Amino acid sequence: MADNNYKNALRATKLSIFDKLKNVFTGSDITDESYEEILETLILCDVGVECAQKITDELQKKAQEKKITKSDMLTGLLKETLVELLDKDNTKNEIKLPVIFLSVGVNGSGKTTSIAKIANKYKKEGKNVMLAAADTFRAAAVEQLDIWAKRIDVPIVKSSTGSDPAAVAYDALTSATARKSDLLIVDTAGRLSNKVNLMAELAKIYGVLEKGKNDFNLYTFITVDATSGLNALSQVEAFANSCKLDGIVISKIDGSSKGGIIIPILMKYKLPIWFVGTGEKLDDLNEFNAEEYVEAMLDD
Ligand SMILES: Nc1nc2c(ncn2[C@@H]2O[C@H](COP(=O)(O)OP(=O)(O)O)[C@@H](O)[C@H]2O)c(=O)[nH]1
Ligand SMILES: [Mg+2]
Repeated sequence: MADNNYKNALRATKLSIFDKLKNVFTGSDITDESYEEILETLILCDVGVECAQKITDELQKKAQEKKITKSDMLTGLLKETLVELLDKDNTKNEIKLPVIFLSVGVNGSGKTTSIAKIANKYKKEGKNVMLAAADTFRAAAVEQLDIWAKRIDVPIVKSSTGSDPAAVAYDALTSATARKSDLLIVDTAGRLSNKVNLMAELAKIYGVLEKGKNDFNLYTFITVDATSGLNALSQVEAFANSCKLDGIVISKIDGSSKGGIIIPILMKYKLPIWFVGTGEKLDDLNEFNAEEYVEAMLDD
């Protein structure tokens, strides 16, 4: 089940880092050191100094307000603080069909796999999904998406390797319009945001989609790999500076013992986290829910 996936996926984070908090939450009197240890633990699991400080300050404030003096009470309070902070920043965008999802991100971040998972989810809900293989850099990239398309049983628009990805996007949009698709997902080649020509190429793909979208709502989402730790943050930052991002997919949370990365991504960029990838299989996709996330990390 999806929920279990999520819990299992976050097990490494919980075991490696959050269990350390048990040493703090013993039931003894709360001291300044208790907060210092919480701060350090949060930093260790990739929450980042700034956000970890904000969380700890908020926690301390709450503890004082509620006159909590024993450290075992801090578990519940930390959960509450995290859920509040994350919910505040996870402003969900209402996804109204028909939509085009333009997928961006660096190489190997899990873009193609996440596209397949998202396509599968919507297909299972009875929607008409179409894929566009606009990662035309490598033959293997088109093949990879093609295999997923066959497995999920959705149509795919592709072209030969080296062809113009914007032209593929255009053809796919024409086809999705004709077929009255509910969802068109456009795969793109991985790129680094400091590569000017590649970012220009992305702008061109976006431009083609924006111009021809008619009734489609166009969203751009970035896929970042949880195992890349704080580097995921700089990726979001870099892409947000060069294209308009609407949402985030965090992949490979199962492979990371530092699943705390979700926290600064939300707190800093205030972009909604659409999905969290919990494995390599089609069903390994969870919608992000702050409460579930925090519980998965802090529960016994
Ligand atoms: N464990 C795990 N592996 C993933 C997940 N998402 C993607 N991967 C793997 O990461 C690798 C790169 O994924 P891919 O989708 O090709 O990345 P792209 O280059 O961004 O398109 C592949 O081996 C995927 O199977 C995930 O959520 N969990
Ligand atoms: Mg790919």
